[in-house]
Order: sequence, then structure tokens, then C-alpha cells
Amino acid sequence: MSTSPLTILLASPRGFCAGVDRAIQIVEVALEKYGAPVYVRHEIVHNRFVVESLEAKGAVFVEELDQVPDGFPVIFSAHGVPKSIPAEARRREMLYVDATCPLVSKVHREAERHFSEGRQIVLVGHAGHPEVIGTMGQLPEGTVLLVEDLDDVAALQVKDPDNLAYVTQTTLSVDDTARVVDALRARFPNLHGPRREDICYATTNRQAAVKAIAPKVDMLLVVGAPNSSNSMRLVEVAKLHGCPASRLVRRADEIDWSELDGIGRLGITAGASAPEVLIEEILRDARAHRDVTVEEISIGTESITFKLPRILLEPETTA
Ligand code: 0CG
Ligand code: SF4
Repeated sequence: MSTSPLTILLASPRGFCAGVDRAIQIVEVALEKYGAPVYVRHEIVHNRFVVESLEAKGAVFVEELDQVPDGFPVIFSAHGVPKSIPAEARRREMLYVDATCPLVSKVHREAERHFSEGRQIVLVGHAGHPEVIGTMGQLPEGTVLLVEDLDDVAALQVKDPDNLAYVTQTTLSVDDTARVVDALRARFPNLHGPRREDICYATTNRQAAVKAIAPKVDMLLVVGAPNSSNSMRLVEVAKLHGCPASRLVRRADEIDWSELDGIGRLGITAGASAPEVLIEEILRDARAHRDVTVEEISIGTESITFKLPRILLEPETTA
């Protein structure tokens, strides 16, 4: 059987970031330390494969704290939680571990600092995303104004234009956010906030890697989940930078290889919550259908790692 050649360009960096790595490790270490079940509020990261692997080890995923019975440990997902959640956990004397990414916590502290300095805060982000709910929930209800796009900036009503600060979601499109922040600065020249935005290194690097590959391929697959903000942004970036035939795939079994018959060059990347084994699965299937050559296109390396929360490192005290 002769198979036609397919060149796969693999983006690098791709896949797990330091915050995702840490969050998954938190669940694993908590399971070892406390024993199953350990409850997790919201998907620890936005990936079904990760969630199901942890479920197999004894993690139980819920959406709200009131679904966790008294007396069991609970972990908060990497996306962050409103202040009311740990407050409620303390009230119920629950043992909780916060797996919020340190780069999301940094944005929470920025928002709090601006608020304590008397500024009103604008959050650039996507309504309804758990990170946005968590960041807004760092401050009293109604104090953070959410803007999603340029129209929202134009319509924004603020208390005092000279006493305004902004923060952003960490997983946005770098280019779209630059436009929104420019528009904010144009309307409010005394706007306080980061020089550019609060988009994390992982989001920035994965978008840059996609920009390097998109113009060179006929189709680009982003391995990730539809509720993963950073993954969905990679699909958009690829489409805007030379590869209109870009799409999200959750698993290898979603790919119909007969549809790829005319494709000679295929780009592949993965969102920050998608494990590398899902890419390996796709490469294995690709080799079954085509004569594959893999080239990795790297725009740089990442070396950042985050420590586990202290509570997991301390020996368990017995009464
Ligand atoms: O990209 P978002 O914020 O939706 O999260 P995901 O779980 O996909 O990845 C990084 C984290 C946390
Ligand atoms: Fe942290 Fe960025 Fe990873 Fe989110 S995508 S967990 S902010 S490093």
C-alpha cells in the first residue's frame, strides 16, 4: 500500500504550561496525601482527558462548593475563584487547596491594589469565563467593569476618568487585547495598569508559535477543548495569520483522515491544558494513513515552574 506524503509542522511551545502542570499535580498530591475522594470545584483545567484521568484516581469534579459533602478536601481550579468561595470553605471548616495559577493570583492582587488606592477597575475579558468570574469576585460586587471588545470600551461609563485602572484575563488574544487597551488609553489617558496587559507567557508564546506556522500549512489543528479560552484563541490566531482552515480537535478520533487527502502540510499545536499524549495519538493515526515527516518549529523555550502550595508539602498532622 503506498501512502501520500504529509509534512506535519509541530508548534513549539505547545501544550501544558506551568500553571496547568502545577494544578494537575496539586490534585495528584492531594489524592496521595488525603486519600480518595478529593473534590475539585470546576474542571481543574479545561480538558476532559485530564479530568477523566484524575477521576480514575479518585477525584470528584463538581461545579459548586455546596456539592461537596462536609469533611472532604476540596481543590479550587487553576482559573481562580471569587473571594466568597474560600470564605465559604472556611466557614464550613473545610480543608481546601487553591490551585489558582500564580499568574492569575497576580492579577487578583493587582485589582485589589488598584481598588485600595481608590481606583475603579476595568477588566478586559470574556463574560462568563471562570477566570473572569474569579477576578471580578476579588472585589465587592459592581466595582469591576467588564469590557469584552471595542464597542464595550466606547460605551463605558466610569465614575472618574482620572481614577481608573485596568487588568486583563490571562488567556486573551494578544493582538485583540492590544487594540482594546489602546482604545481604553485613548478614552482615558490617565488609565493605570500594566504596560501592555496581563496575558501570561504561555498564552503569548503559543500564539507566537502559531503565527510562525500558520502561513506555511494548508490546515492547522489545535488540540484543546471548546471551553478552553487559550485554545480557542489559538484557532482564531491561526485563521487570521494565513491558515483559514484551522480548527479545534479534542481527540484524534475527531479527525476524518479522508478529508485531509489533499493536504500536504499540516500544522499542529495544543492549548495550555491539552496533554502531549493527545498529540502523540494524532501523530500515530497520521502515520497509519500517510507517509509522515514531522518538523518542529520552535520560537523559543520555556523554563518557568511553580511551587506547590505549602499545605501539600507539610506533613499531615494527626490530632
Ligand atoms: O484557557 P482557559 O483559561 O480557558 O483555561 P485552560 O484550563 O484551558 O488552560 C489554562 C488554565 C488554567
Ligand atoms: Fe497560568 Fe497562563 Fe497557564 Fe493559565 S495559561 S494556568 S495563566 S500559565
